[in-house]
Amino acid sequence: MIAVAQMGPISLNQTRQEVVERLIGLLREAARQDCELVLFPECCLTPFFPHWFIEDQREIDQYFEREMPSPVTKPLFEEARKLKIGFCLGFAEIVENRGETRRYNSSLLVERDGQIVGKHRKIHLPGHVEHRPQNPFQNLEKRYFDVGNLGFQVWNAFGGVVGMCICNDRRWAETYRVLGLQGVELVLLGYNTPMQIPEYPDLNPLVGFHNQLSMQAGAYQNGTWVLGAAKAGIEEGVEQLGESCIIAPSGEIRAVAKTNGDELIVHHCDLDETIPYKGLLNLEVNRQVKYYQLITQE
Ligand code: CDT
Repeated sequence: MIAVAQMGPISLNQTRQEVVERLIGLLREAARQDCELVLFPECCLTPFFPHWFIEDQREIDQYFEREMPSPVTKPLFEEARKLKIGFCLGFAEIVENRGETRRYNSSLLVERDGQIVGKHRKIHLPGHVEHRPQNPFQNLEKRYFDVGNLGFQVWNAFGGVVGMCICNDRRWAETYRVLGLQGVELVLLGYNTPMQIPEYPDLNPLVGFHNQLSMQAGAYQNGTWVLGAAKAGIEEGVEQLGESCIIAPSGEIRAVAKTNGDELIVHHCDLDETIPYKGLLNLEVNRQVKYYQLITQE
């Protein structure tokens, strides 16, 4: 059994410690329902700060984690190990290396024994670099984060082949195909998706549809489970999509969140369900890569 732990908003005055307590509550509920893995959303320790223009770099850096587990996140890791339940956690990561600072939108995969088995750093950063004061909120991921430098990897974990991506990564066919070519059976992703697109308001009614469309297509076209965990609801004035979901390799939605708050959805994701879809596709035999060259040209 796998749980997707949707979260409601995190307010600016909520402490990291309080958020970690919320995560532990969701983890315990998943353990009660016999889950072996819980998926948490993107950047789920703080409000989604790219929605605000912040000039002071020291203030921005307060949203980032310098180590994982840190003293404040350690109780989550310890509780998970005690309950023998793994998790995937999105967080903002700051890395100092030989005098250089890099900031990533990252996620970790932690096995049931507490070992960190994988890390993804978001590749597709949406939004803009410059302040857009005319917009009701910002989308400053291009300003606050560096493009991830770990590629799209898979790991042998939870009895299968597991891959991760983060939010906007899910809108790109290439994400799933690079994972699919490595035999992925379970794609884990979290998202913070506003219900409004300030630059293209005509698309607002389609936000939920495009969320599902991207994940369902990625699942079917690569014969993999795709699980999406939202940070939902109205967070410091920005309304975000819920509809966290579990999608089968057929592309069918097997479970979907009903609320915009903290909510667990649970499903038995049988990895053998990938077999007929991977068999039908047979990527090794049927791809015609000589016709795909445009995809990898800059
Ligand atoms: N966090 C994140 O990547 N959000 C973006 C907003 C894009 S607006 C279409 C997303 O792809 O959901």
